[in-house]
Amino acid sequence: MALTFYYGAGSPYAWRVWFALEHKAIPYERKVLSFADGDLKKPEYLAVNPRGKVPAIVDGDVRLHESAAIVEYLDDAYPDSGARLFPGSARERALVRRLVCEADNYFVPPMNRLLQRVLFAKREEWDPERIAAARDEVAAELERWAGPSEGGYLAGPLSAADFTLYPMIAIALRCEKRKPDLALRERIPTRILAWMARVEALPFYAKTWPVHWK
Ligand SMILES: N[C@@H](CCC(=O)N[C@@H](CS)C(=O)NCC(=O)O)C(=O)O
Repeated sequence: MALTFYYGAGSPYAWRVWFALEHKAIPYERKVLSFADGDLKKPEYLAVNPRGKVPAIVDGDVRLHESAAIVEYLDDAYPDSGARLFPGSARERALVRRLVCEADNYFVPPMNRLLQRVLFAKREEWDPERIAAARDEVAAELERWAGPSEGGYLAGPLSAADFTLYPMIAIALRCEKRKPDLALRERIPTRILAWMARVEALPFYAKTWPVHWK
C-alpha cells in the first residue's frame, strides 16, 4: 500500500515533505486537508497527528509527524529509491542537517513574525513599522546563508537543506503578493535568488506549487 501523505496547501513544512517524496521517487497518496474547514482538528486526523498540524505520513504501521523527522525517515526507510536527501559522507550529511536546523531554528522565527504581521493580519491592523522590522529580520537572516556551493545547491548536491529553506522563503515572499510595497525580494541576496531559480527548475517543482497561490 502506498504511503499516505497528509498535506495542507501553503504549509512550508508540508511542501518540504512533498519535495522529499518526489526527490525520492516514493509512491504516495496525498490527502489534502483544509485549514478553513477544520480538517486538522477532526478526530480522524488527530488520530494521525495528535498535534493537529500538517504534514504527517502513514507508511504501513509507521505514523509520523514533524517535517524534519519525516524527511529523515524517508531517506532511511527508502535508501535505494530515488536520490538521497542526505547525500555524501558523514561530514557532508552533517552539513545538510546543520542547514536544516538553521532553517528551522533561525529562519522560522522571523518568517513567522512576517506572516503574522502581513498574511494572517487584517489589512486594517497592519503596522508598517512592525512589518518593516520583520522584513528586515528575514533579510538579515538570509544574509547569513552562503547560497549555492559547488554542487549548485545549499550543501553541494540537492538535499533536504534545499527542500527545507525554499518553501520558507517562498511563503515569506507570498507576503509581498499581499503587500506589494513590502520590498522583500529586493533584499534577498542575489546568490539566494540564483539558488531559488535552480530549485524552481526541478522537474517536480511546478506540481508542488500551492494550488491557491496560482
Ligand atoms: N514543526 C512542524 C510545524 C508544522 C506546522 O506548524 N504546520 C502548520 C501549517 S504551516 C499547521 O498545520 N498549523 C495548523 C495549526 O496549528 O492549527 C513541522 O515541521 O512539521
